[in-house]
Amino acid sequence: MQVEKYRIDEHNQSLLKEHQRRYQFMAESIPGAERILEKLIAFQIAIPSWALGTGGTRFGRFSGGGEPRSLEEKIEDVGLLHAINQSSGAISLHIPWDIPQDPSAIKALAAQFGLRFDAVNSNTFQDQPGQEYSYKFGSLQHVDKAVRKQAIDHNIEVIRHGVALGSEAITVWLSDGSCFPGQLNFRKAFQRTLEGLQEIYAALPHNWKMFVEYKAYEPNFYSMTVGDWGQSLLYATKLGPKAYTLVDLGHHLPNANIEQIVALLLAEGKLGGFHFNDSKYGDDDLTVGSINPYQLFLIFNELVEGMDARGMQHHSDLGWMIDASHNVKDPLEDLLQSVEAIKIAYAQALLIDTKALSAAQEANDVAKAQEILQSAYRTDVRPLVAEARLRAGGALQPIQLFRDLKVREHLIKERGQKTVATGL
Ligand code: AFD
Ligand code: MN
Ligand code: MN
Repeated sequence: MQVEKYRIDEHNQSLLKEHQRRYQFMAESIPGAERILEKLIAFQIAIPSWALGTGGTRFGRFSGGGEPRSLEEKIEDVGLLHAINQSSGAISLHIPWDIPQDPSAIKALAAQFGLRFDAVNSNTFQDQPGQEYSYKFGSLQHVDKAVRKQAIDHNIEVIRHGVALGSEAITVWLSDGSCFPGQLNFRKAFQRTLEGLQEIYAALPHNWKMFVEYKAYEPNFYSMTVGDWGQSLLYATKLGPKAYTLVDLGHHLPNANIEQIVALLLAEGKLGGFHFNDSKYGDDDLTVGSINPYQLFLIFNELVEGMDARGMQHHSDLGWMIDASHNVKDPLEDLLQSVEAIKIAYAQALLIDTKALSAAQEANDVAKAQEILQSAYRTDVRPLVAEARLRAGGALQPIQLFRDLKVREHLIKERGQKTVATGL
């Protein structure tokens, strides 16, 4: 299914008057609205190919119907999102769930929808049918060299797929670790993992980045070999200038100060990218901004401040990706919500009076500093985000349009009720 431009225009027309009233009011009260709009329009968030179907847990999976059955249909779905919000102009592929059989055809298809390929993701956390060695006891950390080689070869193959599609980064997330004390020699596991990553790093094209993603626990419950940002930073530093840490919001222990982690990684020039999601307990992969939007805002505050301090381009110098899975919502509606939440937090961060904040910090004026942050956070920036979408050619109310057009019903008609997308 494709969303024709005239449907978006009709939708916008019906909401325009009310929107303009709200936007005008807002634009008059905030300084630099035009500059903020430009940044919002440029800011694109990549959609992961594994988030387009209904997510499951180890207990069950309840398909919502009309799920994409192939990589082509996944690209079509991201194209739908992008047509509606003009902010999802990239897709992040997971190999081997989404191996492009004909890369140039896939690239051309994506280009038709205005999409590019963000980081490619490797998978050594599952055994694939026909695979020679098992990853039951890890991949790059494994005691058996043959297993390590298989994992290294897989990652190099993922890079090859990415090159064919025009990606410029690989995200390596390892589930390696141990479930019980005594199972693993931490020092040797680290060393073996580092050596494996070094071989993969050596295969990177010159303009590529490697993102080393960490996670505190699960599927291993006693130790993870890339368990936190310190370990990831150690690997990334030892690997070299093309290696960076990737922050997945759900991969921290509860109450971790993610905004501080982000600030320090940025200051070190070692923050590579993001996997956005939200969580209450752990790696819950919930809709961005659904549980703790204030934390998301504080993270964006550090991002904007830190990127500006280093003269970085907000939209292009880091990898912005969503990593979520939806058990009970329509995955496309959920992704529209996630993208919107990211844009809202970004817009709020752009509203912060940075000069006043820095003066308050220098004067140890704690209450003032909090007032400044919260006055930005408590601003309803939705008219601003909607105006950016409107100017870019998207819909004023993405979810409303999605429902008015009966997108899911159409997809079910096209693809069937009992479809299951590849992924977890
Ligand atoms: C994992 C990690 C990692 C991985 C993804 C696969 O967050 O990013 O690629 O899920 O679904 O939890
Ligand atoms: Mn992730
Ligand atoms: Mn995760």
